Amino acid sequence: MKKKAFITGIAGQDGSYLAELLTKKGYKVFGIIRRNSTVEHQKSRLEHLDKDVEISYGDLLNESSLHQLLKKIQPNEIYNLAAQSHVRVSFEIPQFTIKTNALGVANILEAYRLNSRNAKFYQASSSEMFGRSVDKDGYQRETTPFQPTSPYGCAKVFAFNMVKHYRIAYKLFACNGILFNHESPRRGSNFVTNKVVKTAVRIKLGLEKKLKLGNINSYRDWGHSKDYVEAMRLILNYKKPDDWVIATGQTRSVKQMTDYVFNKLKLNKKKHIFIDKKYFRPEELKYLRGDSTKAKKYLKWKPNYRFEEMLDEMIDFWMDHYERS
Ligand code: F7E
Repeated sequence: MKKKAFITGIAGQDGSYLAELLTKKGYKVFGIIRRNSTVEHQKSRLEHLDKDVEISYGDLLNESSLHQLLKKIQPNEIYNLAAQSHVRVSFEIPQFTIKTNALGVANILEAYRLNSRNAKFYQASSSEMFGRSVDKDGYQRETTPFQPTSPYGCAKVFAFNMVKHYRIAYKLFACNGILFNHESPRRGSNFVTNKVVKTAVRIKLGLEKKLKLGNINSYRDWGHSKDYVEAMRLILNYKKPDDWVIATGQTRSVKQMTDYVFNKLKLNKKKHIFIDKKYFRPEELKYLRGDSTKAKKYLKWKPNYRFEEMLDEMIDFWMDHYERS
């Protein structure tokens, strides 16, 4: 019989790549999306998977839909990827972020415990939980304490602890993937990599003149979403439930990332880039660099994409997009 996976956040970057990966592996995939007044584009990343993916309306804050769906589907694997995922926005709408990213996780954990406890559960935990905390050697790993610097990070720490608590208290196969930043052409264009690439391509094509950025001196460990959804699957298919850091081990500043894109497109940075206070955060997370030794050793996971290759793919995507439209 086909394995069944249930994915929240299925229409997002990670959800859609994960649905692609799992259907290729022979899974039947189920997912929930929230109702939206503009139905166009909502399922655009999933249209090519139509026959292997079944979508229902649902929400982490609408508990009854979670209970009903899990009871009916009886999935083998549950991937909780739904979230208010934008860190800067979490300062503007902290309560909504906390409801979705913290209470929402408590809701789905209860639905899981009460209706499909034989399933394995994956929680999209985040490097944002580390916040100010860095080990002496300049890395963050599974043992690094959490010191979050945003409402988003605080909510993710709550969710992380709940998953661990459910694993111990109820003996559930519940896991956390502590994923560092991961990007792709499907990344929302209000996240910094895709904002830089999309705007630079528009400048190159004469459609725009300025790129306005916030803190270009923060460092991130950027990988490719396709590599990271593979890690999610490996985490749930390991012999025991656990928590795992997934990262490339390399760090670069926003400035270095922007330099690469502008050089590649032969654009003059001084002419087009402006710093705008609007994009700064009340507290900045300055530095991320993950150590995935544990995932490499036990899950046999490693990233395949190089940083430059990922940015090149994103540049090609936007070039193609504007040349076709
Ligand atoms: O910012 C700086 C900004 O919004 C990266 C989410 O997936 O990864 C992501 O969170 C850095 C920050 O990602 C702009 O201050 C400068 O230092 O692309 P981002 P993020 O906040 O790191 C973690 C792991 C998650 O879990 C989250 O869900 O870039 N930055 N100028 C800017 N950032 C944005 N968005 N826009 C700017 O104009």
